[in-house]
Amino acid sequence: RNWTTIKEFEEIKFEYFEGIAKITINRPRYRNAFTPDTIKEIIESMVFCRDSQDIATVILTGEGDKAFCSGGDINVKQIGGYIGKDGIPRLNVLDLQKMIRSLPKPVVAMVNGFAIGGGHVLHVVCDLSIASENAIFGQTGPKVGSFDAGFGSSYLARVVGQKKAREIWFLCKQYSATEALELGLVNTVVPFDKLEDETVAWCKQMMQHSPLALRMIKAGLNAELDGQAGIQELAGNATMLYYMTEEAHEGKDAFLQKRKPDFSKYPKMP
Ligand code: 1HA
Repeated sequence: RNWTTIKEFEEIKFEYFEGIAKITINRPRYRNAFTPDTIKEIIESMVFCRDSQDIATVILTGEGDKAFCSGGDINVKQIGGYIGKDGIPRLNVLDLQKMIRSLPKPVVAMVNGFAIGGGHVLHVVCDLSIASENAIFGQTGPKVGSFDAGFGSSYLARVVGQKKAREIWFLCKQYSATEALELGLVNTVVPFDKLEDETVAWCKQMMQHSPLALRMIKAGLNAELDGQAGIQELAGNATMLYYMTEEAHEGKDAFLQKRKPDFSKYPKMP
């Protein structure tokens, strides 16, 4: 498969192939732990994916065969957050979590090894998770002095149920790919050498379907869980569709032509 580089970054790879963008955390030396700069680069890539007419699905993965992502880079954990080049302590992975959930295109986690701590939460918030047989899952927060009581807890509980979510966080155990599959934490498990083929196949299948339908389903599934922010997302999609109608254009045209709008001719669907 011939991935072409969309943009060069320092801590990630950002590539493209036939409608699919692939974002790879490229810090295998640290089991693909992220710094605030890694997250900044992923966020910039996600903005590009959102805007691009050529990109229909996004894959998030980690470099190598050891780790998807091992969470925040503990080497740069300081008082109040993780420190990047600008020296400011940040928890900017939280921004990325929200972004993955509200990106109006499917985001697929291709879990190629350890998905641990904040790295585990990243796969949890993706729309789908495709795992290789060597993948290992778990939270470590209470063991290493951290916790994610946001999506990392409440959304995890929506995925695996309250008892399991509490077990995952309170005991900080590691789970095999098979166990993750049984928990409903991942969609499928394949041998490592089939991981990318399988993930691309899932993306291609989604890409045969209506992007707008997928977008509305994602917004609807989010809306149920995300309160006002979720309704805003769904409502924004409704406004976008409304702007595509003649009826909405009549309002705009009447204003610009300084006349009364005439909405009488538009259908009132039952
Ligand atoms: O909880 C949050 C947040 C919550 C709210 C808001 C924002 C948050 C942001 C982040 C996080 C967190 O992510 S907290 C959780 C942080 N991560 C961890 O606790 C995982 C730490 N790593 C491990 O448990 C293990 O390394 C591993 C299970 C992923 C892999 O084990 P393995 O295969 O035995 O490898 P290991 O020898 O441990 O690691 C290889 C190298 O990678 C080591 O370096 P070396 O001894 O060769 O110099 C190791 O230190 C390094 N490494 C691994 N993970 C990290 C790391 N270095 C920095 N940060 C890491 N997370």
